[in-house]
Amino acid sequence: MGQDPVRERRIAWWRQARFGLFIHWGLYAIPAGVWKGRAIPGIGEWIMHRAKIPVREYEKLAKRFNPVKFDAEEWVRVAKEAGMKYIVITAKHHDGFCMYDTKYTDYNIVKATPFGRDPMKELRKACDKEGVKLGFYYSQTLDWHHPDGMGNDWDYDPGKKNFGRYFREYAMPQVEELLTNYRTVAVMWFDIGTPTPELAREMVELVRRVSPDAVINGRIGHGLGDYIDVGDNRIPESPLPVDWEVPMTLNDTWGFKSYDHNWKSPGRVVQILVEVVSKGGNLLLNIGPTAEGELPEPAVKVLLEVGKWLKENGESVYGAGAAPLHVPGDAPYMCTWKPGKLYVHVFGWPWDGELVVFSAKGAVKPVRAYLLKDQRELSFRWEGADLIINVPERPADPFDTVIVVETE
Ligand code: JFZ
Repeated sequence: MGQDPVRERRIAWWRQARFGLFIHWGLYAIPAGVWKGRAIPGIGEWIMHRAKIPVREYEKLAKRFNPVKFDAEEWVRVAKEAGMKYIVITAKHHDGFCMYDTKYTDYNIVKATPFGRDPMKELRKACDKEGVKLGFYYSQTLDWHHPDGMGNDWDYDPGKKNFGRYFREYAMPQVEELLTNYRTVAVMWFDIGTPTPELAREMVELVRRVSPDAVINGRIGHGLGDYIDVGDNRIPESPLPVDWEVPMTLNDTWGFKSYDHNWKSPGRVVQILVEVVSKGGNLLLNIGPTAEGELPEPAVKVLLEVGKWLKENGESVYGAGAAPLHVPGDAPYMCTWKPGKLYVHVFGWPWDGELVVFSAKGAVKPVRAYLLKDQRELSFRWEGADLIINVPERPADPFDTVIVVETE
């Protein structure tokens, strides 16, 4: 992706942000992984597909969707306290239910549920108040509710679908609606790709025309996004020379499942975030709220712990990227980088008081080393190509102690 100045200007905040909150919320939070008393395996938001639930049956969930505990400010506050700079929430997922006020179908949260409120309008307000960027996930290709959308072959005959009509007369107008009614949308997050480059290009041109600042993710397909999305929960082996993002679950599902308690620990999340940034990427970490409109308490607990670490060490993450030195896979540290500063993230503390930064020669000309947490000065010396830093007896942080090496 050459240095296109328009794209550079558009994506600059996103590169600086590095850490965002993904929210998968919809009717699938009601069954929460169980259908007719049977636990349905796999990710919760796919229950309609996994259990081949007919549209007529799945639609009935809308009448039961009443998330009275939904508090947009609370959600945005948690994201902000967690150190997350942007939120991407599902405006429409594969099940086709619209979580915003749309005029293109009555199958939406305002018209079809007892709740009757528009959570996207309330999140827009809360994000503006807290200075957090807001983006929308929109399933442009899979729509199991729409007769011409892709993916539902248990209600609809695939051969009779007119996908082009669905895309041009339903999906694109809805995206225009989102971009126009919830200004300024920071990210348009598409998924699974678009069947043809022509249709993908039409959608991109629409977004550029209606909201030129909106960053488009890679899953619009055909290389037309502003950055690439790697596979879910998959961190690349080594740094990528392009802007990239990994969508990550906090447990093993995107949509809420009542029996999925496999939460990552705060220390694990800090390590994942640092690994992603050390390879030049962004982490979009997911929460699946309940049908009552609450963020699962264990998830909030983890995020707030991560936020505490970022309050002290955010300098080594926000706007940082891959360092110009190779870190062996089994090294007890990772490195992030800003011009003039190498951040050494120590996860395995050297009890002999000497941290060895392997083959740092050529990458850094150290002039100073200190602990990021409290600026404590640290002495250092070369041993061949390795930089030896004398460190205190104990780590300064249980998750990750960051040492800053200022370099010429
Ligand atoms: C998709 C969705 O199907 C899923 O429900 C969730 O929204 C997730 C974030 O994205 O799942 C994918 C999409 C792409 C890949 C894997 C799962 N991929 O490219 O490997």
